[in-house]
Amino acid sequence: MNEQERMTRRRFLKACGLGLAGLSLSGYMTYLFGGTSVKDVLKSTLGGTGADGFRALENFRINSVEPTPNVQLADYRLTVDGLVANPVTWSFAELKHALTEVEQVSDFHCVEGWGIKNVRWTGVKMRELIQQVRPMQTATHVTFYSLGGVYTESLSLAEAMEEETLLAYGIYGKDLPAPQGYPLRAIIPRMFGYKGAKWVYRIEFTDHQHLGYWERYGYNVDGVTAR
Ligand SMILES: Nc1nc2c(c(=O)[nH]1)N[C@H]1C(S)=C(S)[C@@H](COP(=O)(O)O)O[C@H]1N2
Ligand SMILES: [Mo]
Repeated sequence: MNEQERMTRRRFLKACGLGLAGLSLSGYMTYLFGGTSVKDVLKSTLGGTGADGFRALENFRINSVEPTPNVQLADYRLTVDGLVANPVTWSFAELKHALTEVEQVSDFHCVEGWGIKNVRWTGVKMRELIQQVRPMQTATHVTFYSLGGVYTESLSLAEAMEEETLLAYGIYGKDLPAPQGYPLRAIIPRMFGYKGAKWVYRIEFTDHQHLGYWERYGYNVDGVTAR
C-alpha cells in the first residue's frame, strides 16, 4: 500500500464503520477482509447502527467517496459505448422513452454491515438496454462511470443481463435523492452495494474487466463475498 492508499483506507475505515455498534476493530477488519458471506454480515450486524457521522436517508447511510455532483437534469446525458453495434447517447427523457420503466422491490446491503429490506426502486433493466445497443461478440464486460469522476464499477455481461440488474432513477416512488445517485444508479440486489455505481453517465462495453474503486482496495469483483 502506498501513502495515498493508506490515507484512503484510513478515511474509509473512519467513515464507515469504527462506530458500528457491537463490532470490535479486529472483528470489523475480519469481515472487511476475511471472506465473510453476505448472510453472515447481515446476520451479525443488521439493525446495528452507530453514531458514525453518516447521514441517514430513508435508513440508507449515504456512502460516497466523492461529493455529490451537482446535476442539472436538462444537461444530463447517458452514453453507452465501447464494443457495441449501436452506441447511444441519451438525454434523461430519451432514456425513459427508449426503455421500459419497471418497479422492483429488493433488499440492499452494504459490505460494511448494514442493509435495508424491501427497497422499492424505479428504473429500467440493464438487460433491455443491452438488447438495444447490441454488444459485439468480443464484449464480455461492462464498466459504469460515475459523474463524481472517481468511482467506477464493472459487471460481466452475464451479470448485467440478470433479471434484477437495474439502472434506477427512483426510490419509494420518488426521484432518487441527489446523494443517492440522481439521476441514475446501478442496482444489483444480490451483490453488495459497492457494485452499483451512483451518478452513472457512461456505460462502456469492454473485452476485459475493469477493477472497480473498492476492488482496488481488496473487495471481491464478484460482489457477493467480501473477499
Ligand atoms: N459514485 C459512487 N457510487 C457508489 C459509491 C461511491 O462512493 N461513489 N459507494 C458505493 C457503496 S460502497 C455503497 S454501499 C452504495 C451506497 O449507496 P447509498 O449512498 O444510497 O446508501 O453506493 C455505492 N455506489
Ligand atoms: Mo458499501
